[in-house]
Amino acid sequence: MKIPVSELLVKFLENLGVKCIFGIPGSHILPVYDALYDSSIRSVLVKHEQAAAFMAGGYARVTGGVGACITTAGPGATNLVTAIASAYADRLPVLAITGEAPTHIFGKGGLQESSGEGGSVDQVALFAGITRYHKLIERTDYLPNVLIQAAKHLLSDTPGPVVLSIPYNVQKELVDASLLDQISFARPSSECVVPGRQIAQSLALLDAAKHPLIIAGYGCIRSGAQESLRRISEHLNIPVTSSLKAKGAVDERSALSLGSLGVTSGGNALRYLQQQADLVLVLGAGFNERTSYVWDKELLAGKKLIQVDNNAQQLEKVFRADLVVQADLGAYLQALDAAIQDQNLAAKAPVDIAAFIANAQAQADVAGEAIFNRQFDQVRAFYSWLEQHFPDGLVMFDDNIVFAQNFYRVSAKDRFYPNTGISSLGHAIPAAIGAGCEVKQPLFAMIGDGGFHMCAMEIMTAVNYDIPLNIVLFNNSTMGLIRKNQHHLYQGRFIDCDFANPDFALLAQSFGIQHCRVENAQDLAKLEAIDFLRGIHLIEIMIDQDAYPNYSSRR
Ligand SMILES: Cc1ncc(C[n+]2csc(CCOP(=O)(O)OP(=O)(O)O)c2C)c(N)n1
Ligand SMILES: [Mg+2]
Repeated sequence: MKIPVSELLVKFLENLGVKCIFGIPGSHILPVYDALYDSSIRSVLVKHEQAAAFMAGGYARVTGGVGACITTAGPGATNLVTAIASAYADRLPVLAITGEAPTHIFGKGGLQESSGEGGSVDQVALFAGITRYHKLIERTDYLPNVLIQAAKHLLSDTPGPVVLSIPYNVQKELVDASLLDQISFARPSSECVVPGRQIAQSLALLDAAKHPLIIAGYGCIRSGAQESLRRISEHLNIPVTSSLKAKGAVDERSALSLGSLGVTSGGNALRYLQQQADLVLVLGAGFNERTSYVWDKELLAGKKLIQVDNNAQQLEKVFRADLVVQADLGAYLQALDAAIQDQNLAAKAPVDIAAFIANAQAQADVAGEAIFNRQFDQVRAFYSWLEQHFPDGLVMFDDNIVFAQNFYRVSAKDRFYPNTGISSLGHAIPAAIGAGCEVKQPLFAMIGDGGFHMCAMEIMTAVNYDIPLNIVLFNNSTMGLIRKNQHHLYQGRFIDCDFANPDFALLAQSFGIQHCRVENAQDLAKLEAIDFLRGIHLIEIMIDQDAYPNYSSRR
């Protein structure tokens, strides 16, 4: 049976498991929109295409499936760039479908043409560096191959964004519907057998160590290895710290958790690493600038190191290891756990992590190294309030990062998504909205006022589609991080960091959403009246403009 390419594309999306697509129409993509009209996929009209791709990313993160967005040609496509780049850096399976001018006018200066011909914008070049796969589909004879490649990249173990741009005339061409039969929509089997030799070497290193430490990365969460991780840690009494992205890889409220490691953390895990650890297991962590304390050569000096990752690019990227294992973390930890039981490996002497943390914090206070002073007490109190009120877990998208990293202990039931990727402002609200199309747990977007201004109108997208959402807005009337750096590194010569905010209570009123302002710890009582599962709430937390977290990003 012959069907138009536009319809085939929508069936392709359905077969990929896409339930929701975010975007803005334009005349160059209307045939695909028209095919969406008859499909099971819910289309969500957004305010800016950047947000559409952030939403697709948020959707991909909570569902583990493909997130999709759709735009017109020219500006619709170029508006995607930042969020597609973010998905690229975060290895998210985000599929963007964009329209394009009809092929017969290529090179003639068509409206919104971005074919690269005749001096027009070259979208192939534009997306080349930020996608895993991109195609301007000018003909249908190779369409099956293109869709096979697209599916392969989206469903792979190390996915990334895919952009498919389809000229208007190509969308209307007829192709055989059976073409879809050529495409495999199954995920590649990630079952891998970890060589027994590497497990035996891991056991030998573990056995010889007195104070091993696990640094868990996002690879542990991605591969579903949390249960094996917990078992190994508890069985052998090994404390666990994590990268920021892997907060919650083991329950941060449990006895062996040191919280997360990194420049913007309070330093408890760093102290344990420096003072105690003799063997470090780096499990699925990229060890980037912040986690590695700006690639501090002394960080792991004199310690044995095991590094495990499924991605060869990550292995020994930063530090040389005594044992390198390229494997899926789920498979590795399951095999290691079984071997530990089999061989009856002796547990290490128990460690009192709570006492260690209390002591480390007291030392930091005395040394003037504590990351937050009393000016942040209401923020601290807010996060403990969250911990107490959501024992069954919440979903948090976090653009601020530093507060949650220090004040919020991610539980095994929570899902925490810091704004990693390319750390673009204006991400948390759209990403949470994307997630909100699927999640049923209380959903939070944590964002500074600078970031809020970049994406605030997307709140109306949540309003339009009745997506319950709790936005926590840190109001300091400044780009706090910039102000902090200008305070510390540029002698307080503040330039282009401060600004006046609108009255957020009135803004919320005009959006038809609820508003709550927290100026001091007593105001937290106001939160009791909120139903966090229903409606949209803007919780504004006031912070002094001159309050700075005490860490240095060194630039
Ligand atoms: C798109 C984008 N532009 C600029 C930056 C650089 N930047 C990093 S943090 C920051 C200030 C953020 O201000 P705000 O959102 O108010 O958060 P605060 O630091 O005040 O908590 C800026 C401008 C960025 N990360 N992303
Ligand atoms: Mg701010």
